[in-house]
Amino acid sequence: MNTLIERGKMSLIKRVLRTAILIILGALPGMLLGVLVVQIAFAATGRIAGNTNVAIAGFAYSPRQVTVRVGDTVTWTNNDSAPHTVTANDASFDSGTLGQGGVYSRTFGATGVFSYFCAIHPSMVGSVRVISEALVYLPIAQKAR
Ligand SMILES: [Cu+2]
Repeated sequence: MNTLIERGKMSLIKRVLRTAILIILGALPGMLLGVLVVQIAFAATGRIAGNTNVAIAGFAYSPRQVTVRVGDTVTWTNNDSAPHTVTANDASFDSGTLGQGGVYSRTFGATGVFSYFCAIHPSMVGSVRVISEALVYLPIAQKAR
């Protein structure tokens, strides 16, 4: 008699456990799919392109090195009374002479490291590192920004 009750209890526990496992297993793909859908939606809507500012002050670019993502724009503002330029080492871009308060913007459409200098004061140097859009999803890439 006792063993029958024990057996009954065991089968009830088993049934509850089996049901719980089935619920978890059933919900898991849904949860994973939900995460995937959110990620795809994020990728599809795209992020808003960013803008990074570089000040030109005291005969230096500040910050001297910036990291941006493909499609981002970098804007330099000359805060010195002296004129400066933002001239790519590979001549792919050139601001021309920027007087005091002069602003120059460039949107970077490809990955790479783009070093530049001031054509008037060649000891002034800086660089723009353009990283892939795909790296947006790595938390470390976001932290690096
Ligand atoms: Cu200069």
